[in-house]
Amino acid sequence: MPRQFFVGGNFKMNGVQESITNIVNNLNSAKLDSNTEVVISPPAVYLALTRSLADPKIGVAAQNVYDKPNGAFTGEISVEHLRDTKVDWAVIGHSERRVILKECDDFIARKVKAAIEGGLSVIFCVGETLEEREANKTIEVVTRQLNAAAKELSKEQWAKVVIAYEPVWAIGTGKVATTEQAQEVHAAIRKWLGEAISPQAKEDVRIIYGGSVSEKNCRELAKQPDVDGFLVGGASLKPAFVDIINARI
Ligand code: G2H
Repeated sequence: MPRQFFVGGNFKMNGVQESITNIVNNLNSAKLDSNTEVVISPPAVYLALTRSLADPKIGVAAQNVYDKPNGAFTGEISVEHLRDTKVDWAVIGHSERRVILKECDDFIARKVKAAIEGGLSVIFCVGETLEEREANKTIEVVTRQLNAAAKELSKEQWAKVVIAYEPVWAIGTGKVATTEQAQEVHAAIRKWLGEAISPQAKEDVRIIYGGSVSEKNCRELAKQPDVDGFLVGGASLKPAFVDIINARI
């Protein structure tokens, strides 16, 4: 079966009740490609609002989750909180958390495990910095980030993962990776899935691209054989998000 195209909208720390309501209402009334899975990720305080407003076909993701089930962890959000709020997805390992919040590979991998064991699906982000790309370390870095998760997950649990390749130098900078650059890394990730996980995972796990995706560049990227969709930041807050969701039609 072909992999279903997947488009995530990562609102990051943007939006308030009124604007998020408008974004969700706009998505609800738009004609969206029925072959594309859509998941939107508002700030945590608006998860319940978003879930209550969004068409049931649209998934909702938290932008983070903690690796412990409950307890004295001030400010953190548990998998149980998300399930209780009818949130089915979590974005984990976004570079803004890796770089700004200093989250390391092992911590991120533990969060991926906790999320999946608690019943969530995960958008697992990987990607290299500009410095790492210029030192020809892209594949090494991405493989290291993937291997950390592979240590925690069973082969079967990869069915609950969407891998988002997000080169850090392309995030929010307007500097999108070329289609060749994206395809090259996506193909390497797919090869890794086959070698480190299973032939099934190589076939089935979706690998999406993130980093300055817009309505202008999405169609070309979507044509690449190993690009199974997008994780969209800035453009997910705009009406043009609908064009990105419909990149394949
Ligand atoms: C990458 C992306 C969404 P943007 O972070 O995760 O954001 O599209 O704004 O570069």
